[in-house]
Formats: sequence, C-alpha cells, structure tokens
Amino acid sequence: MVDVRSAASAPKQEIRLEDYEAPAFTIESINLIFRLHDDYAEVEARSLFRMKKGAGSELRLDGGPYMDLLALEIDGSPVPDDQFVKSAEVLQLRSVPEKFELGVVTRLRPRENTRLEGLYFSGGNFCTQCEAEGFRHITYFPDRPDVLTRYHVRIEADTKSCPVLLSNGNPGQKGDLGDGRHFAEWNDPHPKPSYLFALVAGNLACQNDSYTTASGRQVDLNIYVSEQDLDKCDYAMQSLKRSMAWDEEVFGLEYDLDVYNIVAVSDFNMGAMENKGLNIFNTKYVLASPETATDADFDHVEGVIGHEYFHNWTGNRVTCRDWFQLSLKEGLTVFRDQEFSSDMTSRAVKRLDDVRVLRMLQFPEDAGPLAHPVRPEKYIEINNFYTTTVYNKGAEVIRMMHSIIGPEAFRKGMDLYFERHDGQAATCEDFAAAMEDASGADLKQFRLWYSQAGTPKVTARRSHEGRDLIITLEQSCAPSPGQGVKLPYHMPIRLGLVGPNGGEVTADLEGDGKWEDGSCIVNLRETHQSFRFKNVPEGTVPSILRGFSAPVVLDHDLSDDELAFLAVQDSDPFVRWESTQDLYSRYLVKQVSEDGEGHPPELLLQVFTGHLADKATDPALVAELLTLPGEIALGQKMESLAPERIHTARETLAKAFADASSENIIDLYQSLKAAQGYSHEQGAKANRRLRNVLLNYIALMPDGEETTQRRYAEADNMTDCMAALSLISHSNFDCRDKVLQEFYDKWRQNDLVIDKWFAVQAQSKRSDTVSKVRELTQHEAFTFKNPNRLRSLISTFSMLNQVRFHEKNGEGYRFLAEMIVRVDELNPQTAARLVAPLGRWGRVDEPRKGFMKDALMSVLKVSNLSDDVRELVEKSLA
Ligand code: 0A1
Ligand code: ZN
Repeated sequence: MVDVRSAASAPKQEIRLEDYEAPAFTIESINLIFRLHDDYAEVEARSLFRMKKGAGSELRLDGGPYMDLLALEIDGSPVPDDQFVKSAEVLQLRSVPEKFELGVVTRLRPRENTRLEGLYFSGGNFCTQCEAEGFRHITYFPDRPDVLTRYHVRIEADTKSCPVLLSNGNPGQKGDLGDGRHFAEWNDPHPKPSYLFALVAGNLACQNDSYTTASGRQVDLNIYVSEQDLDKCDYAMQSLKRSMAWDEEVFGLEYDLDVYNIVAVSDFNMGAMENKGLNIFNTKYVLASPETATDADFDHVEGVIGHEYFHNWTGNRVTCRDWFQLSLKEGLTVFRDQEFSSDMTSRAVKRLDDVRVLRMLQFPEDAGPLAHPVRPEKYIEINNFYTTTVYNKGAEVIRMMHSIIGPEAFRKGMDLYFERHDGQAATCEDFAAAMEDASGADLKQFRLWYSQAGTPKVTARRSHEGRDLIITLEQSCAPSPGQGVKLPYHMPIRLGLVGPNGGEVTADLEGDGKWEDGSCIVNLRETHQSFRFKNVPEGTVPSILRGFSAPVVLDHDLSDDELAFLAVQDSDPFVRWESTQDLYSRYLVKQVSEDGEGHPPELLLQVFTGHLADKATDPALVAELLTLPGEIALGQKMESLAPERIHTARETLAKAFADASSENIIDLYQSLKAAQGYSHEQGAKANRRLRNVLLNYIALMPDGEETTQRRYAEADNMTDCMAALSLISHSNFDCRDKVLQEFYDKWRQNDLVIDKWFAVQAQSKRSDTVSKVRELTQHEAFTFKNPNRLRSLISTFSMLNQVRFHEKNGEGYRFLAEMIVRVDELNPQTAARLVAPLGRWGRVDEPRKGFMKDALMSVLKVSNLSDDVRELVEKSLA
C-alpha cells in the first residue's frame, strides 16, 4: 500500500481572501491528449498563454507530488533546465514571452490514486475529480477558478477495456488507432475553469433519452453505469428531465450543449460533481429501485440530479472568482435544488427536512471550533471548506434575500446577475449587488450574513397596550473563532397571528414589515426592535418564525397551552411542527435535568392523540408531528450534554405514548396497510412515512417484536424493510442477529444496500454498539478505500449515534481517532471529514472532555499527517 502522504512536502501555508490578485495572463485554449494505459497514463497539454499588460515575465503553475514531468516546452522547444524550478507543488518558469504555447507532458499512476482527486481508477474505469484543486494532479496548470479557457480533449485507450471515452462538451471525431486501441475527441465551446474538467474512460452501459429545450433544441441525455445497474437509472433520468423543465419554467434557463452525460462511480469523495456536460456521480445518487432504495434515497437522487444540473448556470456559466466565493455557487444551487424538490414533492415536509439537517449539522458547526463565515476569510486546505455552512447556511442566506425582496424581484435579480456575469468568475458581492439593483432594496447590513460566523439567537417577548400586541425582538450572536464581537444582522422574521378560533388575524402593523399571504414579514435590523400590531383580538397567539424564515435559534415566551394550540391550529406547517417539538422538548429537557420518571402531562398526550386523529393533514406531515425530537436536537437544548439521560427520557416518553394510545396507533397503522400496494406516488410515500413512524411505537408494545419482524418479512420495498431493520438493530429481540445475517446474505452483491446494513448497525442504541462497530471494521465487506463504506459505518456512528459515540469510557472517541489516522493514509479528504465530532468537547463534562481532547492529541502525534486532517484537528483543539 502506498502512503499517499509520504510524497507531500512542507505544510501548506494559509491562503487569505484579502490577498487575492487577478491572474497575470489569459489562456486562449488548451489541447489535451490523454494516453491511457493499464498501469499508467500520459497527458500532453498544449495551452496558448497571453500575458496581461504590465505583468512580469515569470510564470507560476500549480502541480502536485504524484506525477512525473516528462517534457516542458515553449512554442515547441524544450525549456532548458536552468529556466525553470520545480517543487512538489509548483512549477516556476523564469521568463516567458508575451504570447506562447506551453507544452507539458506528464505521467500519472491512476491505479495508485486512493485520494480520489485528479485522475483515478474506480470499479475498472478511469475517472477524474478536479474540484477544487485536482487538475494540478493531472498537469501543470494555473489551477484556479478565475482562469477560464476552451478545452479540446482527445482520449486514447484500449478498445476492449475502455469502449466508452467521455469528456466535457460536445463529441467530436472518434476512430480506431490499430493495435487494439481507439480514440475519441471532445470539444467544449464554453470557456471554463480547470475544476470543471472531466474525463471518463471505461466499460460502461448506457441509458439514453432525449430532451427538447424550450427553444426547440434537442439534447441527448445519457446515464452511464456498470452493466448490472442499468435497471436502476430510470428515476435519475426522469429527475434530470424534470430538472431541465423546471429551470426553464422557474428561471428561464435552458441547457446549452448537445449532450448531457452522467456517469455513476462507486468510489467518490462527495455526492456528485457538476463538470460541464459530464457530471460524475456517486452511485448513491443515481441508482434507485424500490427493492434497493428507500423513499428518502429516491428524494436524494432527485435532489442531487437537480443540484448538479442547476450548477450548469449557477456555477458553470457564472463561476467563482476564488474559493472564498464557494457559496456563490453552492449556497445558490442548494437553494435552487431545495425549491425544485419542494415543487416536485411536499413543500412543507421538504422544509422540515432541510431545517432538521441545518440544525443537526450546521448549527453545531457554527457553535464549535470549526465555525467559519459563509464566505470564509482564510483556509489552509480548501477541501475542508465544502461545509454545511457554505452549502446549507449559504442556501438560507439566499432564501432570506428571496423573502426580503420577494419572489418577483428575486427573479429579476437572477436575470440581472446572468446578464452581468455570464461567462465570468464572480463574487458573492456581485450576487448581492444584482439583487439590490433589481429590487431597489438596501442589502448593506444583510451582507453580514456572508462575513459573520455563528448562529444568532432571537428572543421574542410580548406585551399588550390596550388591544395592541407589541412583539419585541432582540438579537445576539455569540463570539466565534476570530470574531469576538458581532454586529446586528438584518433578518426577515415571518410572523402570523392566530386568532382564538384558529383563524388568521391580519392586524395593522406599526414597524418595519409587510403582510403577504396571511403572514407578516418584519425586518429585524436592530439589537432590540418592537413591532406593534393594532387592535388584535384577545386570545390571539403569535406564530413566530414561520417557514423558519431565518437560520436562528428562537427563544419565545409562549406557554405550553399556547404551543399546544399552535401545534393544532396554525396554518403554517413549520410552526405546527416546531410548536409540537417545543412542547415535547420542554418536557424531555426537564425530565433529563430532574432525572424524572414521571408520567407525561395530559396536555402532551392530548396533542399526540390529536395528531394521530388528524385526517385533514398530509400523512407525511402527520408522521413528523408524531415523531419525538431526536436525541441530538434535545442535546442542543441543554447546557451540557447528558447523552444517556436524554436517551432514556426519550425512550420513556415514546413508551408512554405507545401505552396511552396503543389502540389508535394500531388502528391507524392497519388502515394505512389497507391502502398499501407499492407505488412511488406522493400519497403512497406519505403513507409509508406515517406507517413507519407508527411502527416505532408499535415496536414498544407487548407484541412489538412479532409485528416488527412481520413487517420486515413482508416488506415489498426497501423503505419498509429498513424501517423494520433499524428497529430490530436497536432491539434485544431474539431474532436480531439472525435477521441481520439474512439481510447481509441476501444483499452482499449490492454495495449501496450493504452500506445501509453497516449504517443500521452503527446507529444501534444498544450498549454493545462501540465494540460491534469496531468488529465491523474487520468484516469481509468493510474497506478503508471506499468513502461510502467509511461514511456508512464511521460517520453514521460518530455523527448520528449520540448516546454510543459519547460512551462515558471514551471508547467511541478513541475508535474515531484511530479511524481518522487509518483513513488519512489513503484518502486525506475523507479522513478530514471524520474529524468534526471530536471537536465538540466544549459541550461535554469530564471525563468525556478529557478523553475527547486526548483522542485529538493522539491524531496530531502521528507523523506525516495530511494538511487536511492537521488543519481541522489543530482548530478543534484550539
Ligand atoms: N461541487 C460539487 C461538490 C464537490 C466538491 C468537491 C469534490 O471533490 C473534492 C467533489 C464534489 C457539488 O456541489 O455538487
Ligand atoms: Zn454544488
């Protein structure tokens, strides 16, 4: 095994936004020839450089330690040895003419590339990953997003093992080379930065379709997968066509090439990649069939297919000036994919899912040692900044702009943004300016969302003057690394007034805000600001932060009775859910802090049974209303984390609900069964979601084991199968080990399903989980080389299994530290993505705190640690 770190050189220096300098040259075009062989690849690159006026004659190119330089030429002549200097990361030419053709020939070893960036080999195919800085591992080049050029690519490879040869843009010539080899050429007419370059060569099967754009152009659509997966591409193809139609309809944006190719690979560091005209996907986000994928998996496929497609405009046509601007494309594209999924599924439930992800992953990041602004100001390793802050909080920032200026002005702002910046590398500032100019709104203060880290807290208090209701909002934001004092944000707070009979009340507002569709959007700009609603009927309850209109933690003064009222009556689904969750959480947090074992108050039972009886609401939303807050969400509501007590309190409440409402639960469960028969329609999905939530309660009833086991045995789709398996995995049921073994035996040939098998065990709340997870790293199906497998076992355990990861003896922490070191030897990017849970030591008491820090220290002691891991471990200890 090659230790990928041994080739690396001195630790990387910090890069700062304030040091940005525009490139000193332009590149007119690049001609690339890839000669692919079984055990090596040779890359010939010829680029036409033109120095900008006033620039010096020195040329610095980015490179990497894993390739050999075979030739270096200027205008066809070799560059003499004394005219250039080469280190592991940089190739410096002392003096170049104003205009010249640079020729570079490099040799790479794709089979040895376990880092999965640059050119690598996965499942018998060559493929590339160039974002953010992978192209420098293919050839020496100015590998930065603000250098855009036209790519012409020729691929030569063995005809038998690589019948399919793909790159960006439109297909050009292809033909036979004799000697069992062939070639294909590709031309991309759209200038692009190097991070959007892609190549795939291998033996792949293809599902083909076509799409006619709004202006009548025909686009050839292809999804390439391995032969045995060809039957699982339909949903991805349909999702692609829906994405194309949606972007035309909602944003007036059409696709701009003759072909759209998608390739699914099983070894991939992230979800997918938007390379121009040639998206490369993690198989997880392409392959889906009812037998192998859950409803959530189907939704993810649709969302990620949409995400990569939407990047064609927000990312590719307008790209980023530098990596500090990453959220310009990612925040905006996540916002677009969220809107797309909302339109395709249920807007209300999609919003809950997105808020849950934000709170579970982004809020902790924003509150911990790795907190950074949506537009970071410095980094050592850019791969560490593909974070939930840049992506998900970035999307919330766009969503807030949308709320502040309204949908019509937002659309005008998008049009203006494309009019101004199509074909350019732009900044977050450019985007905000386009929104401002299109709407006439003043977004000066709003821009703080880009530069300040941390989750703001908003406190809402009520007072009454006569019949007027005054809502006073106060905002604050705790210090974060490098940012001691925060200025007040401009945030849109969506409010409603729910009258005593449950109807919407619309009252005149004194204060900065406007009514829109039954809600009032107020602009909170001050630290302390009041909004007076005139002449409000007595008994009216305010519904605050409808739709989660700003990514904040809200503290309100609503009583339990008022929460129970909103939980049932509010027209805003988010507040209905949030009020229910608040009510459950209040009780649970109290149970935890008082170590109580009392019976839940009648009010909670009433709310729960009220939701059970609700036939008017979408069953998918009812499912959410019947779900108790997760252990992680409960932990966030406590000063200091008490994992076991949270777990016990939650289980106890679930049992109390199951006992108190057993008949209603079983009745509803049965009635949903009657409506069964597998279908992927929204209604059927919603019923499954509800039914599987009910199964959680049924599993706690006296014949829970039998019902769960039956559910498992009878499941005709993976959603139901996993719902039952997950309960079995948590349980002490006699059947547990047998069922897990059967599942493994049945699915051992399907990697994505086996990932679920690992994940379900990593999530088990049983007390033997840490040792089981450790044992699973020795399982025949476990490998340190595949990121999906690592995530399914190690990330699931450390990020989602709060009670077992935080085992008091520190075993969970030590296990994670060992895994980080092992993975770092092969794949630093993925290793770095495992670090975050160890940085949460500020949230726990001794002895956990000490064990966590020891675990981080043990990683730091390892010689040859990658820059990726070192950066995050050092920050986590600070
Ligand atoms: N731009 C892709 C995500 C991505 C980022 C980095 C990668 O390798 C380090 C790979 C993919 C997206 O947002 O979909
Ligand atoms: Zn993206």
